[in-house]
Amino acid sequence: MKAKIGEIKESAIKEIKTSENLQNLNDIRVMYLGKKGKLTEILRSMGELSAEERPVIGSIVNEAREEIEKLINEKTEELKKKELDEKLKNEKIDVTIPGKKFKRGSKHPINRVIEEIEDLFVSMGYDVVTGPELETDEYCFERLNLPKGHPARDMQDSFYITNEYVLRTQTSAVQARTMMNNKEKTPIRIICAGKTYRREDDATHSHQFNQVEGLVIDKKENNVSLADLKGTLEVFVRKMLGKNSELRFRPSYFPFTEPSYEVDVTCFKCSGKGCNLCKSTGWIELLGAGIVHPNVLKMNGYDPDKFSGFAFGTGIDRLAMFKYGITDMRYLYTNDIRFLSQFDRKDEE
Ligand code: 2NM
Repeated sequence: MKAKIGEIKESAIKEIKTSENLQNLNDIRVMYLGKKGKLTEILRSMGELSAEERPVIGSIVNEAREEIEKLINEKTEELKKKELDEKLKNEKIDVTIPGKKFKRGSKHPINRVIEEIEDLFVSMGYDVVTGPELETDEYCFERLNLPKGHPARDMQDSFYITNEYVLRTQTSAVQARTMMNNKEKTPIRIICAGKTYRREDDATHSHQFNQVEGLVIDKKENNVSLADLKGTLEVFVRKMLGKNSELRFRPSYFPFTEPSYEVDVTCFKCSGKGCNLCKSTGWIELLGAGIVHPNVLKMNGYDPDKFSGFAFGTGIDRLAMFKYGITDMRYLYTNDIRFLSQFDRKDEE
């Protein structure tokens, strides 16, 4: 019987040593130590032995059992470690693989121009103001010296929503609001940019476009003059279109300014020599401007005997086209990503 136990032990040790996975090791445990296992069988058959032999064989079986158990436990640890190592090896993260590229959005060229203009005027002490795109007739026209029936209203075919409400045709409505809202009637220096709407239907006009307008009102004794207006606009166009730009004021008419001017800038393409862009004139019409009409001051609560100032305005869409060399206005409105992505972080580069 001793020999048999020895054999069982040897074969168990051999099998444990060559076992390659935990499942197999568990089968070995059952086969030798389980209820119907080989060693358990021996213990059961001990009834056949003599009283002297029984404790001797009993202790040999227990020794064998302990040793097999110990070996199985050691092997279990070894196999578990091996399994973990393999898992770690297979699931290793390769930090050198290039990451997935996120597609970043980009600022629209019109918003770039708006922000550049706002930054410039803020640096000169202006406040940036905004107002509603759905305006009242009162603020869009009446308070800007454009009473009902005024012929200048015909120049701007408007989108009326009701008799009272209209999509603003000009950002000047915001200037009127700023003057009215300023209860203390203190001097004003503002810049206002945003969307405006007119009923246009030809190929070179969009029914929605963008304007920027500036307004300066100061006490009369401070003598805000046309020279100040010209100096301000020079700073503006030189920043936007190049430092060699010159301005030319031509007399014109706007209902909210008197005198009024159309302001040309030297052609930035030919530097004034004459080319296809400026139609050989050397000049490009860019802005409207003038001295704020006394009626406008009066209608918005400013005493024209105590205050005076200037105002100017221009279209941002055209300015953006000049600045970035965009040849077709429709690119600005059709959301073509191939166009828009060309302005990707251009200023930061
Ligand atoms: C322009 C041209 C000339 C203008 C006038 C005013 C205000 F509020 F004083 F009446 N705001 N903007 C103005 C003057 C706008 O755009 C072509």
